[in-house]
Amino acid sequence: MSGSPVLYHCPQTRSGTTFWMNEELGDVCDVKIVDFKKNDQKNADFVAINPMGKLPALVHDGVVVTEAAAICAYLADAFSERGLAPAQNDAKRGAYFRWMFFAPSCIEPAMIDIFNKRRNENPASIGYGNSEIVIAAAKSALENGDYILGDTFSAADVVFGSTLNFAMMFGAFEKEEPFVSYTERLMARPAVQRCNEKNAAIMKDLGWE
Ligand SMILES: N[C@@H](CCC(=O)N[C@@H](CS)C(=O)NCC(=O)O)C(=O)O
Repeated sequence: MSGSPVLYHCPQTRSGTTFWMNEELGDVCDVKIVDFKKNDQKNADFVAINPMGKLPALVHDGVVVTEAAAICAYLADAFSERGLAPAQNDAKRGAYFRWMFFAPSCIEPAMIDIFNKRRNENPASIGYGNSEIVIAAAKSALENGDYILGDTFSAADVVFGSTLNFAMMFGAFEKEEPFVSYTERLMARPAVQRCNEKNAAIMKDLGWE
C-alpha cells in the first residue's frame, strides 16, 4: 500500500466515526467531503464507490472499504505502527473485534428498535436479541477498565464509543454508568476536539450555518 487512503466524509453522519479514527491515526487520509444536504451521496460517481449511496467510504490504492466499523478496522491495521489495533498474535484481538462488531451488529439495531418503540418478543430468533439484552452486554464490555481492552485505547473504542455516544445523545439509551464516564473520557480526547473544530469549519464551508 503506497498512496494515502481517501476518506469520504460529511459532518453529522456516521462517517464521523471514521473521521475520528483518521484523526487518532494522525490525519493519514485525504478527506473528501460529500454534501449530505445536497444528496451528493447519491451522485453516480459516489454510488460507483458505494452502491448503498451511504457514507462513509474509503478508497485505498484502488481498494474500496465501506461500513464504518470495517473502515476503522482496516485503517488500524494499515497504520499498525500507530498502535490502535492489538498485534496479530495478541489474544486481545478477540475482545477488540468482538466489541468493535457488536456496535453495528447489536447496538445499532437495538437503538433503532427503541427509537421506533418496537420490542422483539422472540429475542432467541433475532441476532441481537432485544435492547435490554444488548444494553446489559454492552455494560459488560466496560468491566475491565477505562477502555474495551482495559487500560489501552484502541480502534474498538472509536467504533463502540461513538455508537454508544450517538445512542445516548439521541435519547435511545439512558445516560447511565458505565456509559457516561466512558463516553466522556473518549469525547475529551484531543483527536475528538480536533474533529469537532474541523467539522465546524467544514459545515461553515458548506454554508450549513
Ligand atoms: N451501515 C453503514 C451505515 C451508513 C449510513 O447509514 N450512513 C448514512 C448517514 S448516517 C447515509 O449516508 N445516509 C444517506 C442515504 O442513505 O442517502 C455504516 O455503518 O457505515
